[in-house]
Amino acid sequence: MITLYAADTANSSKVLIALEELGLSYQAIPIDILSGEQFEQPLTELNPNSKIPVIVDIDGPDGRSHTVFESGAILLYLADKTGQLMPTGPAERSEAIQWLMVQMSTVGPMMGQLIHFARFAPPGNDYALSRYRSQVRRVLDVLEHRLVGRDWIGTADYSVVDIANFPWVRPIKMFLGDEIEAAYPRLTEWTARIAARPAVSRADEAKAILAAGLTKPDEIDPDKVDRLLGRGAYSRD
Ligand SMILES: N[C@@H](CCC(=O)N[C@@H](CS)C(=O)NCC(=O)O)C(=O)O
Repeated sequence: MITLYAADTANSSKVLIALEELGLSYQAIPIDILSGEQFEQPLTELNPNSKIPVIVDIDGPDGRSHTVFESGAILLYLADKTGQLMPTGPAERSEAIQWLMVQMSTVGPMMGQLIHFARFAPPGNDYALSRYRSQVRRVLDVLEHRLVGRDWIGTADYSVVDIANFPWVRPIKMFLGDEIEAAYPRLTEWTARIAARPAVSRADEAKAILAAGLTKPDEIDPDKVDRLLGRGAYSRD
Protein backbone atom coordinates (compact mmCIF):
# COMPACT_ATOMS: atom_id res chain seq x y z
CA MET A 1 0.00 0.00 0.00
CA ILE A 2 1.25 3.45 -0.91
CA THR A 3 0.20 6.60 0.95
CA LEU A 4 0.24 9.71 -1.20
CA TYR A 5 0.27 13.16 0.43
CA ALA A 6 -1.07 15.51 -2.20
CA ALA A 7 -3.36 18.38 -3.19
CA ASP A 8 -5.21 19.62 -6.24
CA THR A 9 -1.98 20.50 -8.08
CA ALA A 10 -0.16 19.54 -11.28
CA ASN A 11 2.71 17.82 -9.45
CA SER A 12 0.21 15.78 -7.42
CA SER A 13 -1.62 14.83 -10.64
CA LYS A 14 1.55 13.28 -12.04
CA VAL A 15 1.65 10.81 -9.16
CA LEU A 16 -2.09 10.07 -9.21
CA ILE A 17 -1.89 9.29 -12.94
CA ALA A 18 1.13 7.01 -12.48
CA LEU A 19 -0.50 5.15 -9.57
CA GLU A 20 -3.67 4.66 -11.63
CA GLU A 21 -1.76 3.59 -14.75
CA LEU A 22 0.24 1.08 -12.72
CA GLY A 23 -2.78 -0.27 -10.84
CA LEU A 24 -1.01 0.17 -7.50
CA SER A 25 -3.04 0.20 -4.33
CA TYR A 26 -2.90 3.62 -2.65
CA GLN A 27 -4.62 6.04 -0.33
CA ALA A 28 -4.43 9.78 -0.97
CA ILE A 29 -4.18 12.11 2.04
CA PRO A 30 -5.07 15.74 1.25
CA ILE A 31 -2.52 18.34 2.36
CA ASP A 32 -4.08 21.78 2.53
CA ILE A 33 -1.20 23.90 1.23
CA LEU A 34 -3.36 27.04 1.32
CA SER A 35 -3.72 26.64 5.07
CA GLY A 36 -0.05 25.73 5.60
CA GLU A 37 -0.25 21.99 6.34
CA GLN A 38 3.00 21.48 4.40
CA PHE A 39 4.79 23.36 7.21
CA GLU A 40 3.49 20.94 9.88
CA GLN A 41 3.94 17.30 10.78
CA PRO A 42 3.86 14.82 9.13
CA LEU A 43 4.92 16.72 5.99
CA THR A 44 7.99 18.40 7.48
CA GLU A 45 9.28 15.04 8.61
CA LEU A 46 8.52 13.29 5.32
CA ASN A 47 9.92 16.09 3.16
CA PRO A 48 12.43 18.55 4.65
CA ASN A 49 11.58 20.83 1.71
CA SER A 50 7.94 21.08 2.95
CA LYS A 51 6.32 20.37 -0.41
CA ILE A 52 3.87 17.87 -1.82
CA PRO A 53 3.65 15.35 -3.42
CA VAL A 54 5.23 12.78 -1.13
CA ILE A 55 4.68 9.02 -1.08
CA VAL A 56 5.29 6.47 1.65
CA ASP A 57 5.49 2.89 0.35
CA ILE A 58 5.16 0.44 3.22
CA ASP A 59 6.31 -2.33 0.84
CA GLY A 60 9.51 -0.54 -0.14
CA PRO A 61 12.95 -1.94 -0.99
CA ASP A 62 14.08 -4.82 1.28
CA GLY A 63 10.54 -5.03 2.66
CA ARG A 64 10.95 -1.72 4.52
CA SER A 65 8.82 1.40 4.43
CA HIS A 66 10.28 3.94 1.98
CA THR A 67 9.50 7.65 1.62
CA VAL A 68 9.97 9.53 -1.66
CA PHE A 69 9.52 13.27 -2.31
CA GLU A 70 10.02 15.27 -5.55
CA SER A 71 7.52 14.24 -8.21
CA GLY A 72 10.17 13.20 -10.76
CA ALA A 73 11.86 10.96 -8.19
CA ILE A 74 8.46 9.50 -7.25
CA LEU A 75 7.68 8.69 -10.90
CA LEU A 76 11.05 6.96 -11.36
CA TYR A 77 10.58 5.05 -8.08
CA LEU A 78 7.15 3.78 -9.17
CA ALA A 79 8.46 2.85 -12.64
CA ASP A 80 11.39 0.96 -11.10
CA LYS A 81 9.14 -0.74 -8.53
CA THR A 82 6.85 -2.12 -11.22
CA GLY A 83 9.18 -2.42 -14.21
CA GLN A 84 6.69 -0.35 -16.25
CA LEU A 85 6.42 3.12 -17.85
CA MET A 86 10.19 3.47 -18.37
CA PRO A 87 12.45 1.82 -20.95
CA THR A 88 14.95 -0.67 -19.58
CA GLY A 89 17.76 -0.40 -22.16
CA PRO A 90 20.54 1.87 -20.79
CA ALA A 91 20.55 4.27 -23.77
CA GLU A 92 16.75 4.59 -23.93
CA ARG A 93 16.53 4.97 -20.15
CA SER A 94 19.20 7.69 -20.18
CA GLU A 95 17.35 9.53 -22.96
CA ALA A 96 14.02 9.31 -21.11
CA ILE A 97 15.64 10.62 -17.90
CA GLN A 98 17.01 13.61 -19.84
CA TRP A 99 13.48 14.50 -20.95
CA LEU A 100 12.15 13.96 -17.45
CA MET A 101 14.77 16.46 -16.24
CA VAL A 102 13.58 18.98 -18.85
CA GLN A 103 10.11 18.71 -17.33
CA MET A 104 11.39 19.04 -13.76
CA SER A 105 13.88 21.83 -14.41
CA THR A 106 12.06 23.88 -17.03
CA VAL A 107 8.44 23.00 -17.92
CA GLY A 108 7.23 22.90 -14.30
CA PRO A 109 9.22 25.84 -12.89
CA MET A 110 8.58 28.19 -15.84
CA MET A 111 4.85 27.35 -15.90
CA GLY A 112 4.78 27.69 -12.12
CA GLN A 113 6.27 31.19 -12.30
CA LEU A 114 3.88 32.17 -15.11
CA ILE A 115 0.92 31.03 -12.98
CA HIS A 116 2.31 32.92 -9.98
CA PHE A 117 2.64 36.22 -11.84
CA ALA A 118 -0.62 35.78 -13.79
CA ARG A 119 -2.76 34.78 -10.78
CA PHE A 120 -1.15 35.73 -7.48
CA ALA A 121 1.09 38.77 -7.97
CA PRO A 122 -0.20 42.33 -7.59
CA PRO A 123 -0.51 44.33 -10.84
CA GLY A 124 2.59 45.87 -12.39
CA ASN A 125 4.56 42.76 -13.30
CA ASP A 126 4.72 43.20 -17.06
CA TYR A 127 8.39 42.26 -17.24
CA ALA A 128 7.91 39.04 -15.23
CA LEU A 129 4.78 38.08 -17.18
CA SER A 130 6.54 38.67 -20.48
CA ARG A 131 9.61 36.72 -19.36
CA TYR A 132 7.66 33.65 -18.18
CA ARG A 133 5.26 33.65 -21.15
CA SER A 134 8.35 33.68 -23.39
CA GLN A 135 10.06 30.94 -21.38
CA VAL A 136 6.94 28.75 -21.48
CA ARG A 137 6.57 29.28 -25.25
CA ARG A 138 10.25 28.44 -25.70
CA VAL A 139 9.98 25.12 -23.88
CA LEU A 140 6.69 24.30 -25.66
CA ASP A 141 8.61 24.79 -28.91
CA VAL A 142 11.13 22.23 -27.65
CA LEU A 143 8.40 19.70 -26.81
CA GLU A 144 6.57 20.31 -30.10
CA HIS A 145 9.80 19.69 -32.01
CA ARG A 146 10.47 16.57 -29.94
CA LEU A 147 7.13 15.14 -31.14
CA VAL A 148 8.08 15.39 -34.83
CA GLY A 149 7.87 11.81 -36.15
CA ARG A 150 7.17 10.32 -32.72
CA ASP A 151 4.17 9.80 -30.44
CA TRP A 152 5.72 10.24 -27.00
CA ILE A 153 8.20 12.60 -25.39
CA GLY A 154 10.51 10.37 -23.38
CA THR A 155 10.88 7.20 -25.40
CA ALA A 156 9.12 5.13 -28.08
CA ASP A 157 6.25 4.22 -25.72
CA TYR A 158 4.07 6.19 -23.30
CA SER A 159 6.16 6.66 -20.16
CA VAL A 160 6.45 8.59 -16.90
CA VAL A 161 7.98 11.40 -18.97
CA ASP A 162 4.62 11.97 -20.70
CA ILE A 163 2.88 11.67 -17.33
CA ALA A 164 5.19 14.33 -15.86
CA ASN A 165 4.53 16.82 -18.65
CA PHE A 166 0.81 16.24 -19.15
CA PRO A 167 -0.67 18.03 -16.08
CA TRP A 168 1.41 21.13 -16.87
CA VAL A 169 0.72 21.22 -20.61
CA ARG A 170 -3.02 20.42 -20.43
CA PRO A 171 -4.13 23.78 -18.89
CA ILE A 172 -1.70 25.89 -20.92
CA LYS A 173 -4.35 27.68 -22.97
CA MET A 174 -5.76 29.21 -19.79
CA PHE A 175 -2.53 31.21 -19.62
CA LEU A 176 -1.49 31.59 -23.27
CA GLY A 177 -4.88 31.69 -25.02
CA ASP A 178 -6.79 29.30 -27.32
CA GLU A 179 -4.53 30.10 -30.28
CA ILE A 180 -1.86 27.99 -28.59
CA GLU A 181 -3.58 24.86 -29.95
CA ALA A 182 -2.99 25.85 -33.57
CA ALA A 183 0.59 26.86 -32.78
CA TYR A 184 1.35 23.48 -31.20
CA PRO A 185 -0.60 20.83 -33.18
CA ARG A 186 1.53 17.86 -32.11
CA LEU A 187 1.39 18.79 -28.43
CA THR A 188 -2.36 19.36 -28.73
CA GLU A 189 -2.83 15.88 -30.21
CA TRP A 190 -0.48 14.35 -27.61
CA THR A 191 -2.52 16.04 -24.82
CA ALA A 192 -5.80 14.68 -26.24
CA ARG A 193 -4.36 11.16 -26.48
CA ILE A 194 -3.28 11.18 -22.84
CA ALA A 195 -6.51 12.83 -21.64
CA ALA A 196 -8.47 9.96 -23.25
CA ARG A 197 -6.71 7.30 -21.16
CA PRO A 198 -9.00 5.68 -18.53
CA ALA A 199 -6.27 5.99 -15.87
CA VAL A 200 -6.19 9.75 -16.41
CA SER A 201 -9.96 9.99 -15.85
CA ARG A 202 -9.61 7.97 -12.66
CA ALA A 203 -6.75 10.22 -11.51
CA ASP A 204 -8.87 13.31 -12.23
CA GLU A 205 -11.68 11.84 -10.11
CA ALA A 206 -9.23 11.14 -7.27
CA LYS A 207 -7.91 14.70 -7.57
CA ALA A 208 -11.45 16.12 -7.35
CA ILE A 209 -12.02 14.14 -4.14
CA LEU A 210 -8.75 15.52 -2.76
CA ALA A 211 -9.72 19.07 -3.76
CA ALA A 212 -13.03 18.79 -1.90
CA GLY A 213 -11.13 18.56 1.41
CA LEU A 214 -9.01 21.66 0.80
CA THR A 215 -9.50 25.34 1.51
CA LYS A 216 -11.52 27.07 -1.24
CA PRO A 217 -10.07 30.20 -2.87
CA ASP A 218 -12.71 32.45 -1.22
CA GLU A 219 -11.87 31.03 2.24
CA ILE A 220 -8.14 31.72 2.09
CA ASP A 221 -6.53 33.46 5.07
CA PRO A 222 -4.35 36.24 3.52
CA ASP A 223 -1.58 35.57 6.05
CA LYS A 224 -1.44 31.90 5.04
CA VAL A 225 -1.20 32.89 1.38
CA ASP A 226 1.68 35.24 2.22
CA ARG A 227 3.40 32.34 3.96
CA LEU A 228 2.84 30.01 1.00
CA LEU A 229 4.20 32.57 -1.44
CA GLY A 230 7.01 33.86 0.80
CA ARG A 231 5.88 37.48 0.69
CA GLY A 232 4.72 40.20 3.14
CA ALA A 233 5.72 39.20 6.68
CA TYR A 234 7.38 36.08 5.20
CA SER A 235 9.58 37.86 2.65
CA ARG A 236 13.31 37.05 3.05
CA ASP A 237 14.35 40.01 0.91
N1 LIG B 1 9.90 20.02 -7.60
C1 LIG B 1 8.84 19.65 -6.69
C2 LIG B 1 7.88 20.81 -6.57
C3 LIG B 1 6.87 20.55 -5.49
C4 LIG B 1 5.96 21.75 -5.27
O1 LIG B 1 6.30 22.89 -5.58
N2 LIG B 1 4.80 21.48 -4.71
C5 LIG B 1 3.85 22.54 -4.44
C6 LIG B 1 2.48 22.11 -4.89
S1 LIG B 1 2.52 21.50 -6.56
C7 LIG B 1 3.82 22.80 -2.96
O2 LIG B 1 3.95 21.89 -2.15
N3 LIG B 1 3.64 24.05 -2.59
C8 LIG B 1 3.56 24.46 -1.23
C9 LIG B 1 4.64 25.43 -0.86
O3 LIG B 1 5.46 25.78 -1.71
O4 LIG B 1 4.65 25.84 0.32
C10 LIG B 1 8.12 18.41 -7.23
O5 LIG B 1 8.08 18.26 -8.44
O6 LIG B 1 7.63 17.60 -6.42
